[in-house]
Amino acid sequence: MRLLHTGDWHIGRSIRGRSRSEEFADALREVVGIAGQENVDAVLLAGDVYDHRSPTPEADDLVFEALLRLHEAGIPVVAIAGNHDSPARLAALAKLLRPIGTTLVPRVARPDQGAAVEICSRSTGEVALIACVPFVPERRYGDAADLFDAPELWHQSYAEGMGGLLEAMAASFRPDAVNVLLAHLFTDGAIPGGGEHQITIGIEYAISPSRLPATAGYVALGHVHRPQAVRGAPSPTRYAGSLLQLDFGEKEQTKSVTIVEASPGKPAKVREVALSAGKRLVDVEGTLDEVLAKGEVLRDAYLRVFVDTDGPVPGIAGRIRDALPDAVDVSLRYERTEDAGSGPPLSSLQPRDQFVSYYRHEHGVEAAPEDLLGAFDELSDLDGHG
Ligand SMILES: [Mn+2]
Repeated sequence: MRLLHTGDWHIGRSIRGRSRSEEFADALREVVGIAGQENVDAVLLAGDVYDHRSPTPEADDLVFEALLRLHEAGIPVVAIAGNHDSPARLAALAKLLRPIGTTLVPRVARPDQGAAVEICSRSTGEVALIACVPFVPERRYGDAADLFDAPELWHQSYAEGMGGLLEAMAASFRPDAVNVLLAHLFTDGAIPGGGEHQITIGIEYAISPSRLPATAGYVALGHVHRPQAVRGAPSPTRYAGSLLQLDFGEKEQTKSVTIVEASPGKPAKVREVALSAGKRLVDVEGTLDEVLAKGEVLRDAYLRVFVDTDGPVPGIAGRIRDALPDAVDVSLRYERTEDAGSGPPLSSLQPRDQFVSYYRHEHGVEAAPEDLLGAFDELSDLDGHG
């Protein structure tokens, strides 16, 4: 049977306050189109459906539209919650979406309590068993482990315990089925895309690929935005990656979906199908004349402009933005005097980096404590900057 693996949709994400709804609509149309052309038996959506826990009606409209189009094409969807999604909200939506062929697993559950989803192939009659593991925040890990009457070992560390949890989920796999693990997690060694929250891709969250189930025909992961195969995993394992270049850390990445060909008892064969929707994110550097000339020829791209000057030039950012409407970020580069401190001007930094810089200056230390940065990330996420 054939499956389409996608994830990290992040519907509702903006860039420097600008809506990307049209780009998301294009990307979702592209994904639905590929699912139809490839005649897949199901779409697997590996979490971070939405960018915010309380998405806008516009974001809902985009997601519902895509799910309805897939339903009309007779393609079922299995989706899980990522760290950006509200499990409570997805749980409520799950009831409405079930009748249109979308099975949403919002929270970790035992396989016999709805977390193992069966899909029957229209063409071959084969059955796929999709074991679903939504994102587990560290503070909620104990609750998840308790569902499984977890042995003591599970309580030693997040990564160890999650390994045990994945094993327990894989216990539902059957030799006569196409066995798939669908999970939103960070594996050790994965290369971040750049748009993820740092705090959830830290070492304490890193699960060793060797802990992924060897009995899976395929492991469909979400969380990391750069499409990639996971090395060191016992079965074919991939991050599908995000739909668009979500932040400048993801510039130059070609986004894609993964097509998975699988039969019972065999490792799956996978291939990438590139996505072309959405604007590129491009850095432009040089003198004022140079950046204007370079920006002029870059169509369909959001620009981050670094302009070299001799010192502060009032109004230069405005002039660049007037000439290049897609310049979403403009910063000046010039020699700083001693007392101005080192590094780029505060106003050119993202809020998180501004906070880091402020903390360093105020407390005279090299770095802010990780838990404080975690709290900052959570607040800025709620505020819509995630
Ligand atoms: Mn994500």
